[in-house]
Amino acid sequence: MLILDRPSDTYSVWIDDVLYGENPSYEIEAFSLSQCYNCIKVYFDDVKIFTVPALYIGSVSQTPLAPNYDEDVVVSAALSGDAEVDQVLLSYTCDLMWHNVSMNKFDYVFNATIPSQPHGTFVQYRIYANDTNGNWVISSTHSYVVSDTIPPEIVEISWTPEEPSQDDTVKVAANISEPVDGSGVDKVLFSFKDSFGQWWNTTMTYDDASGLWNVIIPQQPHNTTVQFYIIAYDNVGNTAVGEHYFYAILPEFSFTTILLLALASTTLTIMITKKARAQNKLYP
Ligand SMILES: [Ca+2]
Repeated sequence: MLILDRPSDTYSVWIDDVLYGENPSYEIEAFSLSQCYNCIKVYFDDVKIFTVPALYIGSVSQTPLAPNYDEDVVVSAALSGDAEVDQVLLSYTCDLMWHNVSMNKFDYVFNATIPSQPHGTFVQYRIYANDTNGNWVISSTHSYVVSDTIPPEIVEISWTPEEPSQDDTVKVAANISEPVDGSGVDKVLFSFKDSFGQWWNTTMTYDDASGLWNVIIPQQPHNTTVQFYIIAYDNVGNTAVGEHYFYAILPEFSFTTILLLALASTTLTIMITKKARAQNKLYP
């Protein structure tokens, strides 16, 4: 026990209720506190006196603190002590295997990198260091879980037929992408506005064969403009909201049909005219 008498600025050291000295001249190299004080004038602490090792790992940190599946993690360790450092190793595991990597010194800090890992991976690591006398010290074990903070990517949206008539249902297909190390696509919501201006929500269905998410929009009357958009979710709730798309329901006679009819009509007129001229030649 270390008792500090603040008014007289003296302290005394008691071990097992035996006074070992007052204002001792020897240096306390390190101690840990377990209590504060019990009165105004006299402060005391339970102390554990120990010798500072010749080499010890002062602090361990990592960057970033919450790594994503696409981020490497740099682990840094600050070493202290009088001994000369021989080597420092970062030992990490993502499964059952422990991997050892030599740490590189930069100023007084040693650094090494844990490569990026898939979403959800539980990574543990610790630092091993030894001095030139072969004395090893080991840090406590640190850990993190790899996260996914990136929304899915809406790669492409298409629909068929591209110019539907009122007799057509329309199939919308969405290509949604998540990296192989990401959490994966959970669901895709589909919203569309019908001929009455009413918005409808449904979910798209994943098709293994094509790798696309599909939905069918029911027939809509002609002169309607259908509007739709999608929201893609990954398995940890990141969302990607797509842009709005529009298509118009063509009238019963499409532009192509009208063009064909016009061509046919023109051809018929020419034929009649030619026939009339031919008749005029025969019977002038
Ligand atoms: Ca994601």
